[in-house]
Amino acid sequence: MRNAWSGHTFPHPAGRRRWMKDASSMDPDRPVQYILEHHRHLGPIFEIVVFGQKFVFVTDAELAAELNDESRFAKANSPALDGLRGIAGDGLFTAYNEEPNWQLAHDLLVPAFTKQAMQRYHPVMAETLDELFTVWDAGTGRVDASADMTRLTLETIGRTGFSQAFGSFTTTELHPFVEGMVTALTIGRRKGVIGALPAAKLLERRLDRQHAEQLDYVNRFLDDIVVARRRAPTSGGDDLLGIMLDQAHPETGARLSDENIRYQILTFLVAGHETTSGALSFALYYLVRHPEALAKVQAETDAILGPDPDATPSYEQVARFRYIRKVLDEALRLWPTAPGYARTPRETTTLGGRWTMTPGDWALVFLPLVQRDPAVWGETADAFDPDRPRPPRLASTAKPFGTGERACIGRQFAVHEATMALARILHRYDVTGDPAYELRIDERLTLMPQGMELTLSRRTPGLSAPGGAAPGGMPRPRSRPPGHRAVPKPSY
Ligand code: MNH
Repeated sequence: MRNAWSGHTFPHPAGRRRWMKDASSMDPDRPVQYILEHHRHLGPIFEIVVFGQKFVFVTDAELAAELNDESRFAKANSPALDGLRGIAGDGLFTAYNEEPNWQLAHDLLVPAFTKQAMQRYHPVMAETLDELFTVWDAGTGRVDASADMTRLTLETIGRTGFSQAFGSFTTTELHPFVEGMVTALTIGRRKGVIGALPAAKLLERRLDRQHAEQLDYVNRFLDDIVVARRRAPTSGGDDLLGIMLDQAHPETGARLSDENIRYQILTFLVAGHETTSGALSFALYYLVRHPEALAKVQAETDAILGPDPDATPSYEQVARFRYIRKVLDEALRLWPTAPGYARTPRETTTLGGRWTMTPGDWALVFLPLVQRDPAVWGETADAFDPDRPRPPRLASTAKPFGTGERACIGRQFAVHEATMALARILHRYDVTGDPAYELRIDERLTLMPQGMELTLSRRTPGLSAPGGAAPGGMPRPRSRPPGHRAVPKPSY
């Protein structure tokens, strides 16, 4: 058995079978939601065993706080992460702690997320958002929120990090890279599940063969990004790609190999957009359901951005959207779009004063429950309330960006991008949802609301009432505010 915990058995779902173990007590297509629906009561620590692999889940804040202690524990690669090694190799996210390329890439890329770097990305983020608005203004006013947030965030990380556009706003088609990437991720997830089976290697090779064409396309696409930059090295010299291609480690002089750079590009394109897109979508989901919160958001945008719906915040202004930041934090508390991370002890230790944990054993900090622990968040833990007081106890267990030295490197990037996007969207539009919509969540590696249609109408900042409808297009403000642009033809 993998992850054996010295043979200890934790509480587990009822109906465990001799051979199949807990296979019928999980849903491989929606594992997180299945746990929330059926296994919540098994906490604060429980196990699910499938295919010779034990998964241990920690669901309360007290145990999570212990696992977050960097002096005793470190990141572990869960089977889900290891399943991605085929495409992401020793890239930052999937590298093992002791692999030299982790420290090397970390040291080289931390400067790509400093304040100065973020100031360089800011205008690109703002411009990308403007392109989304151009499309929205020309459209019907009905949008698929998650699809459009995904367009926005993919385009943003592609352009800021790699000077690579994906044409997300000029065509309805998904860029073939996106499809290839999703296939690669799906294969990775399946590999993660079958990893402990005797026939795993065979099954893995078959999966790769079945999807060889798409996987080849993804690799060629990534290599082309590198080739194009080497040919024209002047564009974006200090973005992620420029740093990876040009810079040597200041102390050791070491450089990233071409293979590792390919892994990093894929890692950043994937890690840098799905989670942020999900966070934006969940925030919008809650805002259309909480008119009082939405009104506060809009009041804040009006106070900071003023009456011009085209006003773009400066870099410094983004940090002033304090209430929007709370909305984002609260959405990520309830639906952490990266729903967990795994921790392993540095030396043999006892977890919770009871369970022996040996190096190699690991537990998942299962964020959707840890961040709703009533012991920390009270009886209203499941409710959306951006104004809830920061709990005095164990507040640091709300960690949607992970913990320790392997925590998210893109946190500031994500928060800056998402805060500005929410501010500008809600400053510019009145947004309503379908009251009948019930939250459906798509689970890939990340959590993402699915099929959530929103209706947008142009808004006159300063007034909270929606603007009047204009015939044949989406509703527009009655008076054209200064700086309002001509509306181009729909492009998708
Ligand atoms: Mn991100 C690691 C969540 C946005 C790039 N990210 C992590 C981890 C979590 C996480 C959790 C730790 C995983 C683990 O311990 O196994 N990340 C998020 C969330 C958002 C997010 C919830 C948005 C919201 N992440 C981003 C963005 C980028 C990015 C944006 C890039 C621009 N994240 C990474 C990388 C890592 C990471 C790279 C791996 C860091 C490391 O191990 O050194």
